[in-house]
Amino acid sequence: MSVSVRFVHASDLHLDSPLRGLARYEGAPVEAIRGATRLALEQIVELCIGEDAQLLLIAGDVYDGDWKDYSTGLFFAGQMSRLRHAGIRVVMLRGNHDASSQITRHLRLPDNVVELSTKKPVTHVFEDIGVAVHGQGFATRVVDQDLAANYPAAVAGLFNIGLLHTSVSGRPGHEPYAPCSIETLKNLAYDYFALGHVHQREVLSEKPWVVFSGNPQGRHMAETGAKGVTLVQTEEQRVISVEHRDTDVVRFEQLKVEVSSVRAAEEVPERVLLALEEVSAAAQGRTVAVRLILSGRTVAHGALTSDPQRWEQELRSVANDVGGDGLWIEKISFRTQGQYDRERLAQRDDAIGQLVRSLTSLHSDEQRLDSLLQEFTSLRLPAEVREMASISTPDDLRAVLGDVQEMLLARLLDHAEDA
Ligand SMILES: [Mn+2]
Repeated sequence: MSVSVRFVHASDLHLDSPLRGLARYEGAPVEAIRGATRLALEQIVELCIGEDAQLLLIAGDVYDGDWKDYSTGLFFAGQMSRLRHAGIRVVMLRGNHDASSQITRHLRLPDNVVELSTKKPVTHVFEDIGVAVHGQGFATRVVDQDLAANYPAAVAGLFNIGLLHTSVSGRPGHEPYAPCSIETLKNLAYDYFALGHVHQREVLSEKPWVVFSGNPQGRHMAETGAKGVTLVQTEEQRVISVEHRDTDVVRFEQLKVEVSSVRAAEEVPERVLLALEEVSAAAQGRTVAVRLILSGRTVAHGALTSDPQRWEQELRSVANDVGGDGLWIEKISFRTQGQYDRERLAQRDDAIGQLVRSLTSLHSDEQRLDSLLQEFTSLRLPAEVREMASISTPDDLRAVLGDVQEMLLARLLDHAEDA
């Protein structure tokens, strides 16, 4: 029996998942993003081979949903064959996105791939490498019960791995499927729990190891930063190392650039240039999609917000200089604030003073907020405007009051000073 095992834990491949909303943006690297989930799987396969892994574990959501045609399944089967040729075994199970009930087409996978049952928890033993893998996949999209509660006992003398698609005790942004407590997982006394479903990498416990590997490739602007899989090394049935390895080919980033210290708006592109150079270097040749957020109290606020289109073009051109086709600005948010002294402004007895006082008192005036809300909801706004700012309660209005005040003051004061 071999005394050391090397395995790779992956989850949530979401092969061929559609481009959510990104295609409508000008200049979006649509082809790179569309192919990214497949290329990330190729990266996983290459990592397994390059690292001499004996086993690949996939904790659910290989597919994003039912296949449009067979090419998605054929691609996966092809990659599994590459592993077979390298003598690497695969254990996988189904998650909510690729639950048995969700996928109508089927392809036979090569014989190095074991798919765990969706009907009951099972144990698959690899005698030659001394490993037992326990788990149960999703039969239907919605699984409310605690699947881990019925997982089999650890097998003495083997390295025990639990494979599970779960939200554990709940994670923001993820459906609460197959909920379980971390205590249940620990009490099973396995050596490593390979979890899937949550796309953000997280180590829940080190004794024993309970890990979300996160997805191997971000799928949209909310899945930011390096994405990949977890590489685990064991010796004498004990974990000796757990390492994250990047497998993403397109990276999504939200980049905040603080511009409070610029002396004029003309200095903003230089600041952005430096920040983009860092992002680009960290991505090591990958395509990067960046949401740029400009923030800070700055003298440049008025100039930036009175002509956002001009600055947007300048900043896009900066990005082009830094990264060419490989660096794409998805959107620029101007969240700067002016350096106005509101208390002093409120004391002025002209229209500006009145405006500041009125907006300040509106914040706590339920009656005026209510009537404003009625006026607002009766406006016939284009659908895309309504989507951008959903305002249906007095609190929604309150939340935008600060921005409104900034915008009005920037236009009124900075223009007055220009004149
Ligand atoms: Mn899932």
